[in-house]
Amino acid sequence: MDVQSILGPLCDLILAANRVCLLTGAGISAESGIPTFRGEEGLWKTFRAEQLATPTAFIQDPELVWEWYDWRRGIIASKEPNAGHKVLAEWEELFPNFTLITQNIDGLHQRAGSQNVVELHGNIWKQRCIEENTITVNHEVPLKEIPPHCEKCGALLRPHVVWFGESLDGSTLHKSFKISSSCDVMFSIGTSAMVQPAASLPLSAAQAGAKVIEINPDPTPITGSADFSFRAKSGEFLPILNEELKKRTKQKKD
Ligand code: BV8
Repeated sequence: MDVQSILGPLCDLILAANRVCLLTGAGISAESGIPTFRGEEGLWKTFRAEQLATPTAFIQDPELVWEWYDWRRGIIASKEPNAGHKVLAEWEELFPNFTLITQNIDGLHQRAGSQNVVELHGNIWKQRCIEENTITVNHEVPLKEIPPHCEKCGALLRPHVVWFGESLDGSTLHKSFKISSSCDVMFSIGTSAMVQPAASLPLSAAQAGAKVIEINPDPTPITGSADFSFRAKSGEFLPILNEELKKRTKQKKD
């Protein structure tokens, strides 16, 4: 698929859309230098994310799990949002009805200026008391105390993220499927689409008749259901697409 020839019809389709929805994954933060999960750099010491991001791992060794989150917080704090994040922040203005749903807990969409981000799997800068379930924000890098404890009751704090084997927040999930299954255009950017239920969002959009646009250097289980699937890096492709969209929006106005 020669990108230049397809950009025109693709932009017309996108600009004709009223409701635009996006799902992002670790790939959109890759060009910021943040390790993805499945890339070879997704390994910490000898552990895979699926081994550490679980309630069992936390109960068995909360110190180890917190060391891992402290390591990731250190990396994320030292990095900047990339061009891909910045284009998506701009799109909040470009599209009347725009929803950005992310699996990422790094907060880079918000740092790029995105206002209404649906965080499916939580946020690494938030902590939750395992006794009182109170949520606090903590940007300490490195964490002064590992594992950290609740200032009020002294109980253990855990990262306010969704671990494997844990259900997502019901209202967040319901809202995400409602929006994805009623949008006109659904983007799937930088996700391997291996983790459920997030990976079903672009499919629910396709089943509801939306046009699905995938951006990923590698094919994924979604590729077969996508109307457009670009083997590209989001930090390189999104600015190109954005320039074309803005050019056409301007032409329309003139
Ligand atoms: C649940 C927060 C009910 C924590 C995360 C068997 C079959 C189906 C499902 C299951 C199953 N067994 C268990 C399940 C359920 C499980 C699941 O899906 N497991 C998978 C591994 C099979 N799901 C759950 O447990 C969910 N809860 O289902 O509850 C329940 C309860 C009990 C039992 C059953 C069901 C909870 C899932 C949420 C877990 N928490 N994160 C933390 O981060 O520490 S998931 C975490 O991993 C991320 O948030 C993200 O969701 C996922 C990683 O995926 P991606 O973001 O896509 O990243 P990845 O590295 O995989 O891929 C990167 C992609 O980017 C690649 O394709 C690459 O090519 C591309 N890329 C690289 N560079 C670029 C790029 N793209 C663009 N530009 C670039 N430059």
